[in-house]
Amino acid sequence: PATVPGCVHTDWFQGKSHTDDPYYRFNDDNLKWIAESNWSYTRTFQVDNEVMAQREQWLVMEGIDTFADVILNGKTIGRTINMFLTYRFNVTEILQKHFNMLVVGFTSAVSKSKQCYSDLPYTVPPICPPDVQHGFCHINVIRKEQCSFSWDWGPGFATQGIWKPIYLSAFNTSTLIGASALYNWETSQMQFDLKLQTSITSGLLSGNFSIEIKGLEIHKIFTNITFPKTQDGISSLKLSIDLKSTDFKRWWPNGYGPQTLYNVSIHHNSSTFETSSRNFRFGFRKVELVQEPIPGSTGLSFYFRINDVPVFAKGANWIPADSFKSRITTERFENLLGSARDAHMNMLRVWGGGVYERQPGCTKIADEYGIMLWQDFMFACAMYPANKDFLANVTQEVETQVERLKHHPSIVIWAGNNENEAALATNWYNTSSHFARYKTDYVALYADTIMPIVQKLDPSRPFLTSSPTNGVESAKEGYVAKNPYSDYYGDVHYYNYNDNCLDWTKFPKTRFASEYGFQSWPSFEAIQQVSEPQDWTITSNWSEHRNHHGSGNQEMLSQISMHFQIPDSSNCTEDFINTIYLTQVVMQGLCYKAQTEFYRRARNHLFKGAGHTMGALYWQLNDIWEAPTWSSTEYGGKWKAVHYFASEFFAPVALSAFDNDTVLEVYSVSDMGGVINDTVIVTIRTWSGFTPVGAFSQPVSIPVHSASNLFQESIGSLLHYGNCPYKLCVISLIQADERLVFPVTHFFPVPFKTIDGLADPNIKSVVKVSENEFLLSLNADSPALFVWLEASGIKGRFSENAFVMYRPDFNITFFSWTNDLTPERLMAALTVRSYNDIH
Ligand code: BMA
Repeated sequence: PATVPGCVHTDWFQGKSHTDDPYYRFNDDNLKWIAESNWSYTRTFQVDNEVMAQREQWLVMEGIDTFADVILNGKTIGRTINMFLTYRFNVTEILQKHFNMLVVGFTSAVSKSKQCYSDLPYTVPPICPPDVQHGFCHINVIRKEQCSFSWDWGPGFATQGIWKPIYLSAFNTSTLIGASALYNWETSQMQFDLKLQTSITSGLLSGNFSIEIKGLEIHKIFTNITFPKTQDGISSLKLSIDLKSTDFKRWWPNGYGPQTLYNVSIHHNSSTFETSSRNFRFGFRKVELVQEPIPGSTGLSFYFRINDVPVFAKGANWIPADSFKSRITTERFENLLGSARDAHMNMLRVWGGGVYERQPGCTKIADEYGIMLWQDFMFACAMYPANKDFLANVTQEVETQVERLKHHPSIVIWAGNNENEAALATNWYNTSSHFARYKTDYVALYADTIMPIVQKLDPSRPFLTSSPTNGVESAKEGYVAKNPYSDYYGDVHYYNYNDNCLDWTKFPKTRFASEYGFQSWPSFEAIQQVSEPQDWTITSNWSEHRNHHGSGNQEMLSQISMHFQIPDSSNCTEDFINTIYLTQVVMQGLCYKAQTEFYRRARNHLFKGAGHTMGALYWQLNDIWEAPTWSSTEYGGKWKAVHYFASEFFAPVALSAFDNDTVLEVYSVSDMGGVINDTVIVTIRTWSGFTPVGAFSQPVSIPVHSASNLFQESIGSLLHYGNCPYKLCVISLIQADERLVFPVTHFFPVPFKTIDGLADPNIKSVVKVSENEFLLSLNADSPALFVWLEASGIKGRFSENAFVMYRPDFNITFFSWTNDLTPERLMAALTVRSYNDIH
């Protein structure tokens, strides 16, 4: 038995026990045989009279993963070779009323890629992923989700299946099979791109259309429109409507205004009066990627201007939310994008090693939530072939995807690939001895094939060949810049696992940070689902197996040991749980906070011509399975500590306090359109009591859309003022206005591991329900560092977490993601931990 849409792994697992779950323990290795085998889907079906009565019948397959022969009633009707294409096969002559047998016979993508690789005239590297990923080889020579052969955060299941809907489409003369729209801000024309399937044998190639835009009083009829005749019967048609005097509202990113969307309906009446229609929601927003000279710098700016407003991009990178795509329900998309929105993100980068996400799903929800999407084409971390067949295959893919996605206002940019310019420029895969050859292929694929298609089908958006890239400067250097990581142009990816992650002097002074990050472990709750007690140490075989980033676990421990004590008690499981906590709070939460704040502070700052940062997208928002990775939410949606930090460091207005050579500097960063005049209360506190030992008021004026140096004080004199020894103290910056526009910020004068005075806070909690919200009242005996609340087994999130309990009472809200939660269940599941317990 099989489920469609679905894949062989989930079908195989159906009805089996927990230990057979592909995500369980070492099953990514144990189940390799599934990917290495060839599988067939077979079914029989009957066809309604109504369908049979039409002149033509087509089998439509919206997504086949990946290599299959499609056989109907014993006849091969087609072959599929690209997971990202929609296939339409004419079955008019083969289809029968009473009995049909459809076979979709797959060939293993693992064996197919081997064969494709050996057919190439020269090596197209990388040949295989690193051993630590336990994956399969040669994914780059086939058009399938690149991370499905394994990645440094995910398993290689290399599955097969019918991953999107499959159905019959029948018509007499013509039927609408695609519709999209773009708005041209210069001409005020809204242009509609329509796609029709026409019956060549009918000879009738015309019809009527009506286009309606609800909320704008637009209802336009186009009569007797003739379609061009094509060999395959697919006709494209453009219609346009003048919106010069139409008063539409604009679509804005999260935090900048409402996400106004209009319902567009397009109806087609064929010349034999059959009707077909398409509906979608459309938003009006202007996007420009500004790359202009900056006074005082040799380089160019790099930022997004949306509806004429420069927008600092705040967000993360998106990876596929599951190895098995049919498991990603609309609710899961909503949950993940909702978590992005709740953390004040306005942009996600749909990273090029995954899939063009399904619809209605990711993109539609991004439209609704105001999350701008940086949409990569699906090429990542590799060289790619550029022979005729490969380019023809990619051409169809790019056309399909741009047509499918371009009406979504959330997409603000198309980008050719992930890191392939950098890989070539800096010789990741030993290509330097044949640099010219690989560069020719690179240019052929991204600059000469993908770019012109995008520019033709969608002139409304910017296109970049790669990320990171120097943008127009890379183009000038023939699309492969000498240093695609330049701080003077374009975007940058930055990873540094060796230095102290809180040392802001190390961070790149980039125009746009589109990737940066550190790993952490997911919650113990998540790990328990897929492991056994013998696995529960960070150095166990399983922990090593599960971390696909070589030496990742060691890197986390060494980063922790720079700041905290490594847990070392007689209770291994307790140590493991505490280590998980520390990887989340320090190795991720604090690291991302330090780096992201640096990027936000650099918005208006030039460092010898570098800087003027206008984007911070950390790596990565979500997880594909339960494993140690860079994600800020774990598989299942639960927020890791860093996601709570993100909801503060991405706040529309935030303070950032840092040590600049023994001086405490306090900056404001604001995405708000109005000046904020307020007062910051600077308090000096000790870890041994709640009463501040010193406090003063600092009036501040926070300018619009900018970063600004608010004030600075010598750290020594601040502590002296409170008569507070370094090791015992924390400086808190609290907004005087109780409405708390910006979150409380704490400055820690010494490394956490040398802090003195932390006592057992003895935190008690009570849960109450009020108007469907679960209110938690926490009470502590003494200040607590990084209080971590968990409600294992319960889906939802806290209003705040991983916080400093600087007052004896704290009120937190728990937002449940299900309807069946009771205060008793929440109370029973609640655990409270803090650094005080480990110190
Ligand atoms: C970048 C990404 C991904 C990778 C991540 C973490 O290279 O583009 O390929 O997963 O860093 O290593």
